[in-house]
Amino acid sequence: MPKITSIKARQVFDSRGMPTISTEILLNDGSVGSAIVPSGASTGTYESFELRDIENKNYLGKSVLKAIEKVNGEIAKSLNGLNPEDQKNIDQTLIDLDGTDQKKRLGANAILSVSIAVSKVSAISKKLPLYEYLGNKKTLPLPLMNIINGGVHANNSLRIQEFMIRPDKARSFKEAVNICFLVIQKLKNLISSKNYPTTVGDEGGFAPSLQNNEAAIEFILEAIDKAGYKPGEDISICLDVAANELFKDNKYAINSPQFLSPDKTINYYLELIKKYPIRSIEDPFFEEDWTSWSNFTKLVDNNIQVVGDDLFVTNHKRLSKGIKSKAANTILIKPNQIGTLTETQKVINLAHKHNYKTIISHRSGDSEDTFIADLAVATNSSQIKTGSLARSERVAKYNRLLKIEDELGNSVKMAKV
Ligand code: 2PG
Ligand code: MG
Repeated sequence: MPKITSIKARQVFDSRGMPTISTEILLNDGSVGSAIVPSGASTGTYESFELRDIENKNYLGKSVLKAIEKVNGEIAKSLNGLNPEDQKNIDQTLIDLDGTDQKKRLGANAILSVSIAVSKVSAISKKLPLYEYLGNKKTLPLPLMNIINGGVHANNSLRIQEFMIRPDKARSFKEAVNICFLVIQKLKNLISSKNYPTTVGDEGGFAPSLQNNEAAIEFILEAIDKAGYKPGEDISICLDVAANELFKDNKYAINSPQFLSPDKTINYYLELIKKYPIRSIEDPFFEEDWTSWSNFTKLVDNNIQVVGDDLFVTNHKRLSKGIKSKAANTILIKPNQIGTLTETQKVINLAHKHNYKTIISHRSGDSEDTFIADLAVATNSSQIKTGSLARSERVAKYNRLLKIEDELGNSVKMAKV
């Protein structure tokens, strides 16, 4: 039986230049595995707690040195000698050691860095690719590429946070990336031909200051057409509204700075779906507005994804509530919202059991760590959301999936949506 012999964390930096944790684990058989945890900007209130040193002026309150101390100290001590292949036991030990509901004492960032590094080092020790160690690898996910960035991810006027494309008919991951590549390059030409800057936002999508949501969608439709594809057939549009950021006093300002009632907001979305080939809307409502979520989900066709991100925060209890109240039909999965791999897998299983689709997701502050690519394959998740085809921390996940596709050859199929 392999045993954990050392755990060492250090402070490194994410794609926004913010401090984060990298944890390295060594086994008695010489295997070494490591993980870097990501960090969000538009976060849900019910996410697990990210421990930062708010009093540390050297890093403007953003350093994670206390969390690192916890990994190198009490976490390393309690996991020393344990079998890394028993992920459930490792994760339960971490949860018990923390002892709080939202992982407030040790920090979900500290805990997750260890949980993921444990799975990676076990795969290395067993000489298995990570996706194989983690699951059953029957399908590759369709990418949701965020090609125009707005909201808190960009310094522009767009209210909706993410305008994404999904190549629904791609027969291979290679083809999916090729389709997105062509649309992105056409979009770049279009944006620059209209004298907007082609600089990119946090997730690699362009961030032009367009006057409204529709203008962004129109740009994308034109780019799809110029690339030689049919919007709605070959490629659909997916949105992440991130409505928590656009909500005040029970009203929403999704389309303009003017706040509208939940009913009017529902109507706005219904019109948008009627007018454009939109197949997925993430976080259309505030995380506590369960009524609007249920009303909306009832009104849209079954082939339109209503995706809970800040609503569910990869949390078993919140997803159970959503299943009961029919609040959505798809869940976004972010391991750092909950803090351990075991809990993440449990939520994915619950979702699939109730015919919810799962989209494995990056965070807006991310790194070269490609764990989520393997997780998407291992869990047969139909989709992955990891930014545009730009910025190495985003592209790294797509590159990893291209490698996985090559390794698996004919034994793996593209997911259907
Ligand atoms: C989201 C994510 C990732 P953040 O809202 O879905 O795109 O953003 O990591 O800032 O929460
Ligand atoms: Mg989101």
